Formats: sequence, structure tokens, C-alpha cells
Amino acid sequence: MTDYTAMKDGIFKSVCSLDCPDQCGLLIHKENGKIVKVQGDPDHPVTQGNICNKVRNVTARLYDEKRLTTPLKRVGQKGEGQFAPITWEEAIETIRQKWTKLIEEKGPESILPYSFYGNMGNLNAEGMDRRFFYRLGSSQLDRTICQSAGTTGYKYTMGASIGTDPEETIHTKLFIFWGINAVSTNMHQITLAQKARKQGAKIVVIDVHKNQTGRMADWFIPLRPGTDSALALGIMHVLFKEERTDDAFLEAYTVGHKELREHVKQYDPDTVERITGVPKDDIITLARMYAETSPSLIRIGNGLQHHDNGGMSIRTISCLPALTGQWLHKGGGAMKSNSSFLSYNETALQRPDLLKERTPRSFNMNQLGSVLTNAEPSVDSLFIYSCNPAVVTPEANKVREGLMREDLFTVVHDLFLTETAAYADIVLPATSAFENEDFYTSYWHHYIQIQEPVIERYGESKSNTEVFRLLAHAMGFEDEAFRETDAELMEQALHHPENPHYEDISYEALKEKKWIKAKRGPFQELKLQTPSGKIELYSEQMKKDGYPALPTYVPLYQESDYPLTFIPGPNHNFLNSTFSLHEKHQKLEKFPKLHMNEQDAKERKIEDGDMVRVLNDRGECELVVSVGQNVLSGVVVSQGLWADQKGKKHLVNGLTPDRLADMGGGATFFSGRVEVEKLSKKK
Ligand SMILES: Nc1nc2c(c(=O)[nH]1)N[C@H]1C(S)=C(S)[C@@H](COP(=O)(O)OP(=O)(O)OC[C@H]3O[C@@H](n4cnc5c(=O)[nH]c(N)nc54)[C@H](O)[C@@H]3O)O[C@H]1N2
Ligand SMILES: Nc1nc2c(c(=O)[nH]1)N[C@H]1C(S)=C(S)[C@@H](COP(=O)(O)OP(=O)(O)OC[C@H]3O[C@@H](n4cnc5c(=O)[nH]c(N)nc54)[C@H](O)[C@@H]3O)O[C@H]1N2
Ligand code: SF4
Ligand SMILES: [Mo]
Repeated sequence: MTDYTAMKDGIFKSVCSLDCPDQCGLLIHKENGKIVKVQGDPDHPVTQGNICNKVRNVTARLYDEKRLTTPLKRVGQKGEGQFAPITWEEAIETIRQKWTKLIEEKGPESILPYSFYGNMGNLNAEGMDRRFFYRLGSSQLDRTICQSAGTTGYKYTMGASIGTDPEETIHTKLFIFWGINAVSTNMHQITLAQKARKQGAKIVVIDVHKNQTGRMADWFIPLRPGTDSALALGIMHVLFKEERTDDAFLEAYTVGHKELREHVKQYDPDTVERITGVPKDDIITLARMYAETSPSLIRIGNGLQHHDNGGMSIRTISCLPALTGQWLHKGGGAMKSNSSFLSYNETALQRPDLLKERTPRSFNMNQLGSVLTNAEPSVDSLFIYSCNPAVVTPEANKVREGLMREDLFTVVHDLFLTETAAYADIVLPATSAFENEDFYTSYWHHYIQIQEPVIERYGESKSNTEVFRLLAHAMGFEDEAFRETDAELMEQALHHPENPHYEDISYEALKEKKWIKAKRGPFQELKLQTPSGKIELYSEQMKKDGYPALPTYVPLYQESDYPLTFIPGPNHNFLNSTFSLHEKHQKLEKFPKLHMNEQDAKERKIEDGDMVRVLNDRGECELVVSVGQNVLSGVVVSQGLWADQKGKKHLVNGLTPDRLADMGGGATFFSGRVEVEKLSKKK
């Protein structure tokens, strides 16, 4: 492999490591050993040289003076954030001693890893760490915070995370962006849609908030939160009633269309209008537009699935393209996640065999607060990496209460002293992805990419794979699995004959080419992984799992009498909480806002620009209100996972429920209820 780190100057190819579907190709400009500029790689087949503002300004993060350079140990009270530098030897030895004692006294399940995808590189996100915690026999973590409800729902219909190839969407004539703020969160799908628009394509956006994506639509359709499956069922009702379905497709490629036809009779436009708030004429117009325009693409977002009924919403919407036979058209169909095309050899990389006969307990990551405060037997040590749970996890006040436990030994591995790291006993400095070798598999486009280290490690920082190798050595794990190099891990992960889309993919080929496209033919050649091998409009499996076998509208759980549904989503200039600590990105975003309907504001004597308190029984936060028409009455929307700085109360997850969604143990960030009060007049 080329050693770019040894080269002082030049322009090097790279990959964006952030948890974003676009997974852009990058060009890194390096001078005197430092990155001075980051650009999009114009040669990248999908992202074609364009990147977002966040990453264009990534040097402000990489070289932020707050970046960690050495391991730290806590010297003040828990949570106070007072630390002193220590050596790696001392850090690892402290962890070894604590863990050895805990294992002796309470067993390995008293230790819990907690991580997510702060870096999407597979070796670092879910490689060596998985080996380590399997071998340790620690409690395991169910990583459900992002997409698990929708992935489960989509899978009931389609068998796996497979959808339309984004590159084919230049042919699409109708785009429906459904519960996705793509201008901020999937910008290259917007670029493709804009190209198609020049050829006459129309863009429809279905959302609870008329944000930037809604504003660029030809038709924005607002609806009540959590009522999306009713709208989809209403469209199906019209399609069947007006005989606008593709019956040849339904017969050849689906199971249960006759049952569905009967079932959707109850979802007439009047009923659906009452549930969703979408006028019945609009429901009929949308259904006709969907029937008459081909190819059509539904880009299904993550917003929908962060509700109590999120799994069923996505299960239902994903049935729609089959009704009009859209899967057979280039650029037609749906896209929720395309990750299955690039799924690598997980067994080889993660080595679940290291568990041996043990079956340790597993905890749902959305309930970290309850786990830390209530688990029996207790969790007494946490190892947190690539994740910032004090900010991103539901019921964040409960999480913080847990992290404050005097008897909890917490280690945090991160690039910065995040809000979570402030609660640690030991903090370990992490490399940025530009300092590591790894491979990246997009969950939107079909390219697998390799990243070679571009710059030398910052200070004494270490990558996740290095840290877990060190820990394995310290714990006396002799297994070969912990001696293998990153290159060997990649070789194993990329040798995957079971995945038919991997025909052209191997470590050798990837090193040479930098990116390779998953091999896929047209829809007719896909082997669907549903039990029947067909698109399942009726699912026997769902029945077995305790759900209605046919797509169904299930209302949101009414958790309390608080009058407003609170939707705290991500924002444009941060990536979840990443970038929220950097002044440059804060300035781009200005301040955290709460969008509120005029009617709701008037009732509370709140005016545009006022500072307000958002509250419920779980917590409160303070935001600047933006009054207008871009949300329906009864809904308030905030954007961004802001850091707590200078005493400001920005913790939106202090208010979110840790209840689980209907499927996949998913999060319900957007189904909480709140009240809003005026705090002070605008300045
Ligand atoms: N700039 C930026 N990009 C990102 C991220 C980021 O933080 N910032 N995060 C990344 C990650 S990890 C993810 S998972 C994705 C998330 O990105 P998206 O898939 O876009 O998901 P969200 O932004 O959570 O929500 C999308 C939309 O759903 C709407 N919504 C909420 N409830 C409902 C509902 O009941 N019905 C409908 N129809 N709409 C609803 C919200 O108003 C929002 O506009 O983005 C990734 N990309
Ligand atoms: N209210 C609300 N909450 C949400 C969401 C929402 O829409 N609304 N979205 C949810 C979703 S979809 C997601 S995916 C989660 C995301 O939540 P997280 O996974 O916590 O994502 P980030 O906030 O980006 O934090 C990632 C952390 O990893 C660190 N990091 C980056 N690279 C590395 C590395 O190589 N090694 C180590 N050790 N650390 C690294 C970064 O510095 C950062 O502190 O948030 C969830 N929380
Ligand atoms: S965050 Fe997304 S859009 Fe921005 S550079 Fe990374 S992959 Fe591209
Ligand atoms: Mo996510």
C-alpha cells in the first residue's frame, strides 16, 4: 500500500468517513505534512467532485486546538471534566486492573461496550472491537439508534436493504422524498434529482416540516407526524379502486396482492384525510400522479422510523412501487438503504466464534440510561467509542445520571473531550479517519472504497483497531485474531463469495482501483431474500412475529397530555453531534431554533425570535423560536444535536423518550410530547 503519510506534499484520494449515505470521494491537499484543503474528487462516479460544507471545513475540526493528544485520567469529581495527561501504558494498565477485578468479582458481563458509527470505516467501526468484546464475553450492545426499525420493516417487504441504484435516478420522472431532509442529509440524491428535473422530472416532498428540502419541491405535502402509513394505504386504495395497478407485475413478483386489494378498501380518502390531515383531493391527485408517472422513485428517509410506528410505516411505503410495477423501470422503485449490496464477510471480520459457548446478555443502546441506573446485575464499566451518548441517546438526562455513578468505571475513546468524555475516568485520544487504513461501504450508492492513511497520527492518538489490539494484549488474549494487521482484516472481510454482488470485489482489486461498484443486474435477476422469494405485500413472517400480516396504520402511542409533538432532527452543518464543538460549524448554523406554527405561538403569546423553554417530565431545553407556517399546528421541530456550551441548555435529547419503536428495537426520538413556554423576549 502506498504510504502517503511519509509524503509531505501532494493531493491524495480519500473517502469521507462520516455517517452519511453519500460517502463522497475526496481529494486531500497536503502541505508540510498537514491537510490544508479538502475537496470533492471529480473522478468519483456518483459524488463527482461535490461535497458538503461540513467536510469542506473539516480542517477546522482536525486541527482544532481542543483536539486530544494524550490519554487522560480524571482528577476532579465525576462529570466535572477535570483531567490530567497520562501515558498510554498507564491508561491501558488502569483499564486492565479494573476489568480484571470486575471480571473476578462480577463476571465479564459487568462490562458493556457502547459505540456507533462516528467513523464508518468497517474495521474501526465494527471489526477489531467486535472480536475483542466477543472474546471478553462482555455484555453485548444492540446498535439500534439509527435505522433498525425501518430496516426491519423494509425487510419484511423486500427481504433485505436493497433498492434502486442512485446512478439510475437521472432517468426518474417522479421523485417522492418521504420523511427525508435530503438537501442536508443526502445532497447528491438532490443533485441527481435536479439533473432529472431538467428533463422534466417532478419532485414531491412528504414531511412534517417544510425545511430546505420541502422548499425546493414542486409539491410539498405536509402531514401529521406518524401518519405516513395511512397516507400510503390511501394511495393504494385509489390505485386499486381506479384499476391503476400493474397486475402482471403483481402476479409475477408479489405475494398477497389480492388480500391487499380487499384490505385497503377501508383506507378511503375521507378516512385518510381525517388521520393524516392531507386533503382527500390531494391524496387522489398524488395517487394518480404516482400511477401515471414512470419511472418513479420513493426515497424513504430516517425521519419516519424514529417514531413508535416507524417499522410499520416503512414496511407500508415500501409496498408502493410493486403496485405500479416500478421495480422494472430504470430509475424506478424505492430506496431506504442499499447496504445489502455491499455487505462484506462479517463472520470473518467480527469473529463471533470467539464467544465460544457463551451467550452474554445484550442491551438495547436506546435505553442506556435505564441500563446504567437499573440493570440487574449492574453494568459497572462502560467502554464508549465512536459515539457521544450524553448528547445523542434518548432520555439523555437519565444517561447522564447513570454516567455520574461513582462506582461506574467509564473509558471514552474519542478525538475530543465530548460531553460524554467529560464523565469518563479514562479518556483515550482517537485518530481521525485520515490517519487510518479502512474500507467503506456506502448505504446509498453501490461503491465500496478504500482509504489509505494520508497524514501521520495526531499527537499520541490511536485508531480503534490499535486500541483493541492493545487491550487484547493487556488482557492476555493470545488468539491470532488480535495479531492480525488491518490489511489482513480487510483481506478476510472482502473475501465473500456468498454475496453475488461481490464478484469483482477483493482487497487486491480495491487497493488498485480505490473504488469498485457492486455487481448488480436488473430487478428480474435479484434473488429476493423474503421467505417466498417475492415482494411480500402479505407477510406470513410478520404474523409469526406478532404484527399484522398486511400493511396497517397504527397510531402513535399517546405518552402524555403534553399538547405538542416534538421532532428534534439533525441539522445541515453538523453530523449528528460531530462538528457541534467547533466554532466554525457553530457559526454556519448560527443557533438552535424551534419551528412553531403561528396558531400555537399565538395561543402562548410567543413571538418570532423569542427564547422559549421546551419541556416535559423528562427534561427541558431552551431554544430560539421561529414562528411561521412551515410546521402544522400541534408540531414543533428543532434541528441539530448541539453541544452544551457556556451554560446553555441545548440538550434536546433530555426530552426524548427511550421507548422502543414497533420493530427492530428502534429509537422513538420523534414521538415525544412537550409544552413550550416563553422565556424572554427577543433581544
Ligand atoms: N447534514 C447532516 N447530514 C446527515 C446527518 C446529520 O446529522 N447532518 N445525519 C446522518 C444520519 S446518521 C442519518 S440517520 C441521516 C438522517 O437523515 P434523514 O433520513 O433525512 O432523517 P431525519 O433528518 O432524521 O428526518 C428526515 C425528515 O423526516 C421528517 N419527519 C419527522 N417525522 C416525520 C413523520 O412522521 N412523517 C414524515 N413524512 N416526515 C417526518 C423531518 O421533519 C425531517 O425533515 O442523515 C445523515 N446525514
Ligand atoms: N434527538 C435526536 N437524537 C438523535 C438523532 C436525531 O435525529 N435526533 N439521530 C440519531 C442517529 S440517526 C444517529 S446515527 C445517532 C448518532 O450518534 P453518534 O454515533 O454518537 O454520532 P456523533 O454525534 O456524530 O458522534 C460520533 C463520535 O465519534 C467520534 N469519532 C469519530 N471518529 C472516531 C474514531 O475513528 N474513533 C473513535 N473512537 N471515535 C471517533 C466523534 O468525534 C464523535 O464524538 O444519533 C441519534 N440521535
Ligand atoms: S458528510 Fe456526506 S455529503 Fe459531506 S462529504 Fe461526507 S459523505 Fe459527502
Ligand atoms: Mo443515523
